[in-house]
Amino acid sequence: METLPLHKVRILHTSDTHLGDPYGHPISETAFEATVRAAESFNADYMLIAGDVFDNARIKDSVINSFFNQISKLCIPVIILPGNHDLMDKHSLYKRELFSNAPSNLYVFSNNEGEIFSFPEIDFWGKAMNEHSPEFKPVTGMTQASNSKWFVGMAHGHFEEEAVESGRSSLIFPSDISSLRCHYLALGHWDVYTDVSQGSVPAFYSGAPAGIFKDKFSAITVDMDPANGVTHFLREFD
Ligand SMILES: [Mn+2]
Repeated sequence: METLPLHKVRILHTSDTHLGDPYGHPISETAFEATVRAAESFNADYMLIAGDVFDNARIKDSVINSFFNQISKLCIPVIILPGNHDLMDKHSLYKRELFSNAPSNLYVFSNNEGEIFSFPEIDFWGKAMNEHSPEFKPVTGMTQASNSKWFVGMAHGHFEEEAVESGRSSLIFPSDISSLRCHYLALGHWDVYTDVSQGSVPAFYSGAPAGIFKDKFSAITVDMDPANGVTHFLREFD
């Protein structure tokens, strides 16, 4: 990408919040509330949750309602990508009637082949997972950026250093990433912050909000700047 878009944009990137699992993820609600506050205090223009937003398809409606409450506290778009814990399949939790009353700033990727959410200065691409299997390729089919806008990909899957068929599900290989034409790839599936950038493509797992800092929560902020290009920071917060 030769010329950078004209507008400055800041994104807050998180993933693997696992809401609705009081036993496995006992502080998930607290961590998510802190992350919503962080999106505001870091002045993010967009918030991304790269999969496993909810822990399983059997969560109570009340979990979704309190998620909606949090989202409606923000006046920025919140873009979420279904992962292997919250699949976009026939029985998806995202197909509950409840979602017809979702906050107007919530965007959920629902297409299993990939789709774009388009905003004035930036486009987001994501492919909603329908089956966590070796056949599911999280970034394959990503479209191209338009020259005048930032372009961010979102994907939920397992990064595999060696491009060999290991039989694992939802794999992302280094060559899958390096061949992308996006300014940033927001990844989810790993609980720990990890840099898997390839070639000229910045690609990061944000890790879960309650991931690495023992007494603190964390998320990534990504600055997309016409002068300085793309810079990311791992942020910690209470
Ligand atoms: Mn996952």
